[in-house]
Amino acid sequence: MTTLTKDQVRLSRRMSLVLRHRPETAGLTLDTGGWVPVDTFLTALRISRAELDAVVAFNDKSRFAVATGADGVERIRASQGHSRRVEVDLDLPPADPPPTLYHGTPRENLTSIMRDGLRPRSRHHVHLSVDVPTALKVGGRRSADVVVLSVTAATMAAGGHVFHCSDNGVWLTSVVPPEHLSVKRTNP
Ligand code: HQG
Repeated sequence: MTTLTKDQVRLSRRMSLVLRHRPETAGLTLDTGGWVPVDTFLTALRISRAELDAVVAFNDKSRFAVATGADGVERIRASQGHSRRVEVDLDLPPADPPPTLYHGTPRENLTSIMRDGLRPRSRHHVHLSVDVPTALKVGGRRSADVVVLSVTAATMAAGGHVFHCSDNGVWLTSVVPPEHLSVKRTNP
């Protein structure tokens, strides 16, 4: 099986909501790293271990990570994408980005982005993609009229901007000033 069933997509969305945005809707609190013990999570969401494993293993973007702590407790967290209102520090090490990263956004945002730069909005970080197709997909979540911006990431890093790479390959940084942005392509 390589794609999720409808029920699994629904569960994946619920897991994203709980692990990134609103843990309290399941009666949960995340630890400082964003982790919840797997057993607690299963009970709170009233799902089986097999249901959880299927979503984690086959999630198209590896949104969730499961790991066993030094205390032997198995925990789950979202790899990235947390709301700012959820106080989480993923503790990702700084990393050297590739020369260019990409960001897809609805065209209607362009004027404001070129004036103010890319801002994290409701999230902890600005999210950047490693290639144009991924950026088109991210922007396409919100609009059919997508602009892909190039980000001079290595130049930014050389200038002191800190980058992190999430467990699922999304590049994160605090802000991208307009001078590091240019329009790569538009779709359509
Ligand atoms: C825009 C998905 C106007 C920004 C994806 C974006 C990603 C501005 C929106 C992850 C702006 C924020 C994140 C400015 C930024 N003026 N608009 N100055 N600065 N924006 O959802 O990057 O499917 O918070 O361009 O794959 O779209 O959830 O960020 O359009 O990794 O796993 O403000 O969400 O992952 O939107 O997406 P978001 P995003 P999942």
